[in-house]
Amino acid sequence: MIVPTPTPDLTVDAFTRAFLRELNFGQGVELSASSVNDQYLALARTVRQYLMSRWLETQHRQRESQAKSVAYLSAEFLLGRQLDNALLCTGLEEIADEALRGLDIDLSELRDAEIEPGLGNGGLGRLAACFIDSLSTMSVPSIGYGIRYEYGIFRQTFVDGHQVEQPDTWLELGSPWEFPHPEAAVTVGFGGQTESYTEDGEQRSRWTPAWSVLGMPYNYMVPGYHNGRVSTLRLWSARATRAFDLQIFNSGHYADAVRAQTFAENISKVLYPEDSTPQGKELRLQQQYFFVACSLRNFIEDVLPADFDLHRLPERVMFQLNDTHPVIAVPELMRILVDEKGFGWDEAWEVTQQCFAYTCHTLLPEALEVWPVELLGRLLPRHLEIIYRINDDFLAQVRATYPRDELKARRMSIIAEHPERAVRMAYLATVAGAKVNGVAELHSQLLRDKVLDEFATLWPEKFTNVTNGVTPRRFLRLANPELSRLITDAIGGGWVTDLERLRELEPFVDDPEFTRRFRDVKRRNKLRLAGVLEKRDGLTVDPDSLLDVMVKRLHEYKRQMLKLLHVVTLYDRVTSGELPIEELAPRTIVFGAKAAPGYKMAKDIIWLINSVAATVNADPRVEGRLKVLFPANYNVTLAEKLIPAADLSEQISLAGKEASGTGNMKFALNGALTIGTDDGANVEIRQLVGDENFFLFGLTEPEVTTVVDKGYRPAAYYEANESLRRALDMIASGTFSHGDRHAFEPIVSNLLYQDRFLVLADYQAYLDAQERVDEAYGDEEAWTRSAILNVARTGFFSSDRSIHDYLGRIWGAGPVH
Ligand code: 26V
Repeated sequence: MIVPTPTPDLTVDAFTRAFLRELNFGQGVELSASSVNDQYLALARTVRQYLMSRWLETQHRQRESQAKSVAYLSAEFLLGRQLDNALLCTGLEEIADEALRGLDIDLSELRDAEIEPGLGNGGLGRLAACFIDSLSTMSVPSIGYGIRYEYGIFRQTFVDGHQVEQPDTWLELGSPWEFPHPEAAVTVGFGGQTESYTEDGEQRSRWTPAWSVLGMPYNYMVPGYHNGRVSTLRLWSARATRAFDLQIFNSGHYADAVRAQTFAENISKVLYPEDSTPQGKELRLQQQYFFVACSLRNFIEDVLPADFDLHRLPERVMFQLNDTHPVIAVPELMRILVDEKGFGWDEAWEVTQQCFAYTCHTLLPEALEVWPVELLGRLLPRHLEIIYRINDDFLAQVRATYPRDELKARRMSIIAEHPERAVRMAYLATVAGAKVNGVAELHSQLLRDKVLDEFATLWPEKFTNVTNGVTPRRFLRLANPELSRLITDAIGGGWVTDLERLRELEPFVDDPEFTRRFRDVKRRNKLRLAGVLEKRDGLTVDPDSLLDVMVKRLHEYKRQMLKLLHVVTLYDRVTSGELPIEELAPRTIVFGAKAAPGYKMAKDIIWLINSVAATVNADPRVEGRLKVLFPANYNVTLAEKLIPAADLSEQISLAGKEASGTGNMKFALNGALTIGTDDGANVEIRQLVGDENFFLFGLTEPEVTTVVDKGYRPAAYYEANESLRRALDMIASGTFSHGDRHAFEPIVSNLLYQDRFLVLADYQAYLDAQERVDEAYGDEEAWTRSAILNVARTGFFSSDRSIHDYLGRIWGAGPVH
């Protein structure tokens, strides 16, 4: 018995008592005087009680078993709300509902009181959250390591159609899901000097940092689904060290001391809201080193037994690098082993190479992180030395393999020389990692053939693929309870942890009762969404129209502009009289997207979407047929309502640019049909659901390369295509800007004279595909059939399957039961 105090019973009575105790003794209020927030906090703490013994036991077992752990290092974990998932995993949903009803409290109101921890930008951070869910549910010894940002991704508001960012104060009303451990804080150094000295005839190095900060761990529970396990996510928060401020304090500079504290605490203050163009900001490098140094220390000193022989570290851990953000962990482990533990360089490198694996999440060259040597050397001088040594050894190997090819050595060097001397973090990760993987078949192929081609030739066995996945707990079972019930009624409940079993739904496409219920579920999900958008944004949704959804970060390569040109073309066709209004199949188009605050073009596109929406929605000529909605602040919570309601999923990035996509998987699993390009995981979705259940369009990746190589001239498409010309002219001439011709000029001229992502080249193909959509939607039975087949055939995209692949192909670890 690890926990002497018993967990409350799984009964309404016991739950009620535990809840009231939390309300009275935890929150210090009586029921009649309690606010919704009091009740929410008390409820969260009550549910926590049911997870606690499992959590402690999981940690205990993990230690005892001495099994290999997966340590998932990620600068982002986009968790979403915790309460619903905790209720689900503990099997408390009904008990809690009944207990609260007995107290005249509405559980759904308390669910809605939770502010989601938005500690991520988009796909990469959400993937990390899905992966720790799967690791826990699959009983794999694991720990997530990241940063407890005080401000997560900004809250987006619109002012006159423009994006305005507000701080995300997610901690303000209390955070019942975290467990701070100030006593376990670790010190992290920055700056200063290195010196070499000789010890027992050996050359060694010593790093004396100039300043340091404390990393305080906050632990979060990661409940497994119905498996009695709760894993840990450990997020680090930066604090000033005592020495730091005492020194200044004693010298009488009180204000300086306080400033120093603020300076230290800035490190975990805010999540960088960029997700494609690294800014090379010093604070960001500080964040990266901060969390990684804390995490390695924590794993080595606290997770492993005290006397552990670090030569055997690869038997006990694989550090998975979620993109390049944590790659500074590589020289940090080398530093620990060589400088602190007295390892020889070669034996340290041997260990290090087996303990890291690297996942790349992009193909855009501008998204690959590089750190100027000047900056890295100033902040982490010892790490820079280590990186140089790693590079020297590596280049010696390259030169030995390819003698007389100095250009190759220069191309592959971890240190770039132009435009300034800088460390290429993806190259460092590739050289150090035991494995390198892309996140969808096509992406991994392009990594091998393009981005990292010379590395893939040198070490073909290093490269592998693991196609992304999403957790069926959150994105099906929780987000779509009605569909879940229907599925369970048809095939039993096992699918929640064995998603390939959705295949068993296939025969039901011919069952009229099932298909009727399936349609009903979709309609009720639309009504539920309508309620949410009404309350949240004052928007109205017609549940009988085709719900066409494009939600994802705003980026030119994702091509929100292509979708918008479709909208403008439909609007033009009706208002010009070309298309009689009765022939326009009713559609509601929903956008959700945040733009990086410094990304001017993306922000202009947001303004244009809002402007088109305002014009279209106010025009009686298209009323009831065409509507454009753009609820602000798209986040995980809204995704959970939008995705189950969608009929059509927009996955229209330029082929070869979207590494995988994970929204695409969530939509298909919830019975939306995809209109998409041959990009990222769309390729695999289409292969699985079948061409007849997917609207494919657009240039393929090799075709894109050909078009670009031949010298792409977007204006030629404008000149040759009348409806495209009309659409762009409408935007340019002020139809959506009260006659102002300047407003959207940057967008229009970018499309006409640059169009890096071939929007105009794919325009006609996209319109044609949308016509096929309208036609297909007109046949309700056939559409429902396709929707059901999308659900039945996409079980592959469970993150449980992704984790299974990582275990076999990369981690060499497994579950401990
Ligand atoms: C880059 C940077 C650059 C510095 C500023 C902060 C920052 C944050 C993130 C990134 C990397 C962006 C890469 C990314 O999010 N990739 C997405 O990963 C998803 C999960 O694998 C995948 O589904 C998406 O296709 C891919 O765009």
